[in-house]
Amino acid sequence: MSIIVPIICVVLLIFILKYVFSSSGPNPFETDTREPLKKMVFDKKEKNKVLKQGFVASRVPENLDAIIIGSGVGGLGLAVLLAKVGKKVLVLEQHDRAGGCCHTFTEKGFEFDVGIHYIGDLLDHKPFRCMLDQMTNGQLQWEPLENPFDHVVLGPPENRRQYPIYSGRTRFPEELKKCFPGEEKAIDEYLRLAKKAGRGIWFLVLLKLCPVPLAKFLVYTGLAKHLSFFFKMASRSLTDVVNELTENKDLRAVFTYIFGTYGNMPKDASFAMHSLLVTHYLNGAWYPKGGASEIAYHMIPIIEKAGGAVLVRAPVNRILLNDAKEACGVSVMKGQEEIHIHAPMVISNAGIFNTYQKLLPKELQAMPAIQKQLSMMKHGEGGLSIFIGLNGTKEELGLKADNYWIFSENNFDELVESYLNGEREESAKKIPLLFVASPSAKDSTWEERSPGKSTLSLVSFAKYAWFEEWKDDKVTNRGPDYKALKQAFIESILEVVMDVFPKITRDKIEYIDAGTPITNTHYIGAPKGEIYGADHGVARFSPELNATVRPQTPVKNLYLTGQDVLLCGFAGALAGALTCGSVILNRNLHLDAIALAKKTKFVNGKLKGE
Ligand SMILES: Cc1cc2nc3c(=O)[nH]c(=O)nc-3n(C[C@H](O)[C@H](O)[C@H](O)COP(=O)(O)OP(=O)(O)OC[C@H]3O[C@@H](n4cnc5c(N)ncnc54)[C@H](O)[C@@H]3O)c2cc1C
Ligand SMILES: *[C@@H]1O[C@H](CO)[C@@H](O)[C@H](O)[C@H]1NC(C)=O
Ligand SMILES: CC(=O)N[C@H]1CO[C@H](CO)[C@@H](O)[C@@H]1O
Repeated sequence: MSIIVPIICVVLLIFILKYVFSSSGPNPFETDTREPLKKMVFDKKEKNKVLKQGFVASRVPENLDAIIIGSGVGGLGLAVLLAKVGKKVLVLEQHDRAGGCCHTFTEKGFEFDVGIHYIGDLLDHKPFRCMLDQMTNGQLQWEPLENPFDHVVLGPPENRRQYPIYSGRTRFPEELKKCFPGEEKAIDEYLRLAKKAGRGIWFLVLLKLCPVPLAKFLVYTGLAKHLSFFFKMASRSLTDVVNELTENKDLRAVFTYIFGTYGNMPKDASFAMHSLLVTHYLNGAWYPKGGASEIAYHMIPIIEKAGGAVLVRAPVNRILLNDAKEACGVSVMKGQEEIHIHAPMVISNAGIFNTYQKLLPKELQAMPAIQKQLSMMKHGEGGLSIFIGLNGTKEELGLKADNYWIFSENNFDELVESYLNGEREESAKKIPLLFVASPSAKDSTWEERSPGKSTLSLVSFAKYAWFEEWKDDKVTNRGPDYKALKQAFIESILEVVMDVFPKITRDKIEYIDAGTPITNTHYIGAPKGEIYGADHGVARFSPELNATVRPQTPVKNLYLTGQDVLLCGFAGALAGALTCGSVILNRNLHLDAIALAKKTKFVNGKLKGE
């Protein structure tokens, strides 16, 4: 045994390296495609010409190489990668504008983002930043948040404790130690574990990219867990790990607060997933300059330049199959009429549940391979969003480019559990966790776009079942009971906000509304109002699932991209697109992006005369 294990490891390593470095397809990251910065466009009408191109059959390009269902960053990102190697791609979006979770909407003159508050890992020259620069031809700019970028607020109104969270590999632990004297060891150990597990993410990507037999071998021999600290920690819950580190309840809470960015309460959360988020923000946090709509706005022209198109108001109602039961196109509902579009490849960004359960015919849904994947995934928690438009500048309202995570107590597991399992009318009265941020304060172009105004964006969780009874009503008219329930949530949330931000008073509020899980179903196609797609609990990170759910589906020529393939979040969905692109183009695009990052750093270095 003792001699066999190392031998197997070496043989495997050779296989893995061979696979990872074998690249046969064209490389979208071959050359640096950044262009000099153009003047930003603020005019809504101009932007809508790009973001809101309605579906009509005459706008569908001929001889398509691929069709992508859904225009989230997982769909648009993949379309850009394919367009960069000359492929003609059609992206179809059910909503009336492109972007998915990155879309924005305007009410009473206030522009709101839907699903982008802060993104990490965007330091200049880092591979992720380089990749995004390339995917937007250098036109998308990023604004750093304040440091501290997060504030954790714990406890009831009469006893609120605030803990600032700083970015920086040394600053993060240093500042925490100032708040928790005597806990130095726990803080260092927490960070050590998080960094070590976070680094192991490459193994997760590998499991999804390497040939299935090799993946299965790694999983069933237990080598996946053996070789990767990520998988070793993946089966441990966040609560388990953190409770071993310290007895201090507030510190435990501060170690775990960021579970809100993937949506599992600490006892169900995988420490590996948590580590990814902790390390994601360790080098800082950023917000897209000009708001979230800039993301799609700068990606779409690249897709169009290669002959592709991004069309909205294009709900795909089914995937078309040929006689051999291979995907060969999609059907789009235009009023009562089905319009068929054909392409050799169909890629779905609509999430695993929509794709398998709504877009495939019953007989294919019943395939054991598909049933197996569905049985491994769960719907994630529903999201509740509150959008507030305020009269006043950020200075007048005391708003900054940072985020607040507000909890009514420090025992998150019990808090969240009793909230989500409670009666909806009761839960509406005491929302135990709340994310609060001011998107307008994060954006240096805001003052020019909307002088004298500000926005607040609040997020919490909510059960889909609480709102399900209204799901079939018209989105703009769901009746007085629905309105009253929303109002109950709004009122109790406002109480917390006005307490933590004393400069925000009722007379400043010009617009306020709430989006519930069924709102998410309507606008972002989330089947159960999920905020982050499929569930990210411990089960999501079993090596087996990670080897099974991959860009290729059991249906030939049908692929998955976006947050359900790899991980949620903007970076996770984009990494999903990169993983899917790797399969389609038959080369490891993660490595290509890293290689280009190194090259452009060199070029920039030379330009700066370093
Ligand atoms: C309130 C909220 C706050 C968030 N905050 C952050 C944050 O601060 N930082 C961060 O990194 N991440 C955040 N996220 C998560 C992040 O936005 C998502 O994980 C990511 O953008 C998902 O991208 P995606 O492409 O996989 O899916 P989506 O963006 O959901 O795109 C899927 C698209 O498919 C479309 N679609 C579905 N079915 C069909 C069909 N049949 N036909 C045509 N189109 C269809 C949908 O309309 C949608 O546009 C947040 C999410 C939410 C909801
Ligand atoms: C906004 O506030 C200013 C005073 O600060 C006031 O003059 C103005 O009428 C307010 N606008 C609205 C729409 O309430
Ligand atoms: C070998 C392995 O990791 N098996 C796991 C596969 O995933 C399921 C849950 O989805 C776990 O229960 C198994 O332990």
